[in-house]
Amino acid sequence: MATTTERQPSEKSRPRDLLSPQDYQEMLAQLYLARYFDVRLIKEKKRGRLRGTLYSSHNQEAVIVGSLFGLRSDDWISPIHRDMPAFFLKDARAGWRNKERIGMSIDEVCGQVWGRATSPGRARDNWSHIGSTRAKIIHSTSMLAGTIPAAAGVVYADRLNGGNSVVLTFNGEGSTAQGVFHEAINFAAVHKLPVITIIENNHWAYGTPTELEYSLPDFARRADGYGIPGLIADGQDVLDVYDKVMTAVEHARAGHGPSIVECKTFRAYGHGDHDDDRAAKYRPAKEVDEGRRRDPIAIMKANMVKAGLMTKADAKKYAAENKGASEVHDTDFPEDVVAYLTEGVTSALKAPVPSAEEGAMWVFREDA
Ligand SMILES: Cc1ncc(C[n+]2csc(CCOP(=O)(O)OP(=O)(O)O)c2C)c(N)n1
Ligand SMILES: [Mg+2]
Repeated sequence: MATTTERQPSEKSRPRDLLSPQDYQEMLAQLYLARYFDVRLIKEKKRGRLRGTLYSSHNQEAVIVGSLFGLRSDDWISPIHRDMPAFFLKDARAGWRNKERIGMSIDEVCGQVWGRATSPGRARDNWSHIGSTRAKIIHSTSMLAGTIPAAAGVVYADRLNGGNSVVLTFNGEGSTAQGVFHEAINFAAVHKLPVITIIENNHWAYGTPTELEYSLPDFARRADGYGIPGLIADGQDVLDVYDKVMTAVEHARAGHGPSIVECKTFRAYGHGDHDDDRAAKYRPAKEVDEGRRRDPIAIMKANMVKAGLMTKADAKKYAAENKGASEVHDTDFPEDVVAYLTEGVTSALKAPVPSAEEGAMWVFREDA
């Protein structure tokens, strides 16, 4: 059986080699978009225009963007609380405002965050507990790792119907200790299902550090127990995430079955914004400083300068990197990023809230 390290893609030919200069620009733009989504919601809440808990993906954007970038529009994803930008970044290469693309629009996602009648969740929850068969997004659940069996079922059905879509499931490293994580991946391995399990290893599961979650440092080693590839990506480097996830996607698409891709990253803030103050006490300041130091936007810019796709002067232009939400301004982001998010926020603020009667609906079967 191949070990975790034998399955890493070769340095000589990497999936990124087929990306165009425009793809690099688009990846960078999507990193800004994911970061600005986070920053903008924090600012909206501070201004008193938004309520509810925010689960920040700040510093983890490369995991979301790099994983989604190479998917086909008919592929499926199952994001969790930490991956809110994934809902509107799915198939974003087809055009952010393209109504035909197979992902959610920024209006739908902002409508969800603001609990509006125009959103999939219709104010029953302000966050990620949504899904869409049209967008091929499996409904996120609160039960950690609970979407992996659902994802396995979706692609099993697709294979039986002659399709060859793959599914990316997003999971925090904490969820790998759940029984259902093992049961579902074992099932996918036995049936060679195209399930790619992304482990976002951000070092913390709420207040529990990784040493108390798993006895080995690399969560990708979980794969050895199922006889499937376990790849490790630098979760701060969008190109490395892309390389590893695409290697797993090609493996799955060719009928060889599931993989695990561990993306090593760091949770910049508390579990949610309700936990920010406590997290500042339970996490050593030195660890937090080090974990935040490698900003995915800065790393992508450095890669682009090295590849001759950006000048050093251009790299300084939108300086959103290495800044917290209170330090960064709209002028630190590209204008089209700010405009896109502003459209979403404006449409949510204008949209109606559901009627009070809805509160009693859809709790029990209406026709029973
Ligand atoms: C089965 C289950 N147990 C506990 C919880 C409560 N809970 C929600 S998120 C979370 C921490 C998750 O940590 P991790 O999987 O590492 O994801 P992260 O939040 O770090 O992205 C916990 C314990 C839950 N939602 N489901
Ligand atoms: Mg975690």
